[in-house]
Amino acid sequence: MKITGAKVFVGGPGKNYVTLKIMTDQGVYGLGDATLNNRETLPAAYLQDYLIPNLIGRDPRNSEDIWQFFYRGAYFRRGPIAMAAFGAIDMALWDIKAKLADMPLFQLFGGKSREGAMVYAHATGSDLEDLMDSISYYQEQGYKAVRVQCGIPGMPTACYGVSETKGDVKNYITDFRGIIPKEEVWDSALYMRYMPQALARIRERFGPDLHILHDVHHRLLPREAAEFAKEVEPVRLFWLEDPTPADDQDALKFLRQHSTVPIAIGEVFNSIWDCHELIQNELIDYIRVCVSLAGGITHVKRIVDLAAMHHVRTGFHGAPSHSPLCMAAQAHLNAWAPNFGIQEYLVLGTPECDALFPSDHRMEGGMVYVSDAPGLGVDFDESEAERYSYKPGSHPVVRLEDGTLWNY
Ligand code: GCO
Ligand code: MG
Repeated sequence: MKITGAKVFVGGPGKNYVTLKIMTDQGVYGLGDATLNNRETLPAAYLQDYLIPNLIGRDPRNSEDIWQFFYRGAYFRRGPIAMAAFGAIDMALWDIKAKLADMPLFQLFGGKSREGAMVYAHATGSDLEDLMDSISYYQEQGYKAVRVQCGIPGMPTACYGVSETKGDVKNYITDFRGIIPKEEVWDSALYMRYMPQALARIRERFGPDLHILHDVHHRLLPREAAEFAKEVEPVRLFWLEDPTPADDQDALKFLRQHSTVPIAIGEVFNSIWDCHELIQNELIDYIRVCVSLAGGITHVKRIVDLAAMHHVRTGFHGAPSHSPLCMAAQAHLNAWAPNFGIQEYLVLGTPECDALFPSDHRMEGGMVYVSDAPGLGVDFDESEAERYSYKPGSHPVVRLEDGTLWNY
């Protein structure tokens, strides 16, 4: 069996999804995702210029050897661009493998460990009352877990994860158009003064059963994060996410010594080498990598297995920019993983998105039910794809009030 060709598509309804299709001489094809939010053309170029020419003629069933060829064979290893590009190939090869076996992908991992996988949504508010409405909205839809972010009184611009419009209680969509980033102003002291009591009020209003998550988005210094984490302990958060910049791993050692708040980190990691020490030293509780940015199913499954040995559970990244293909690959891992924790789930679910990626993965009552169709269980409509093209975007840039550049 041989790979006969591969195509890359960049574009989508409101998002630039990077979609890979690998064709074989037996008519079976596989789909993969290489979406690197706001840098989408880079993994697409890596695929087109280097990986695809080296893929033609290989046996698609040898997904491990192909992964090793591209990883070890590259000399300059890792990084989000390369890992997203391998990730897409790897995902597509697993799709082909499962279609050949006539089985849903989770069967190749070891079958189902659960029927549905719990997900969380993004509740947002320009102020606390607005956020409370947003939480109620998701609770009414059946969600058992929500991430909560709200505006901070006195903060000059809306902060991370917060809707700028009052009354906009639904998803906060990171949809910034244009290559020049917009700038936001951040004040850690205001945040640290306001957010712990806001979280306490949310717990008081919604009672003990709601799973409350909060994302600091890398904004605090290690000592500040430790103080914040200690202060929010009585709220019993499901997790505190990215309290400090993810590249300083010693910060989490310090945090652990001061607080028992569950810590989630890893959405910016792209390799097991970025997180093996955090996992082995049991400094985190949830690992947040995603399949498309961390080298595909082959590599992420290795991370999940290592995490399982150290009581670290999964909480895969699934922001609004994630393709339905990435979310499908994660749905299969979530169905199987003995150490599944939770899944972030914000797939657009618009008619346009469903037309581009037809699938029968099901989301109901705050749970995702994985498809039983052979392979990933998601298709890609190439004629729909012709409606879209690449549109440049950029993440905002954050500064302190005196102009000092800070972490987004
Ligand atoms: C999350 C993330 C996102 C990121 C985004 C960047 O927890 O979902 O922090 O909202 O900001 O994915 O591309
Ligand atoms: Mg996050």
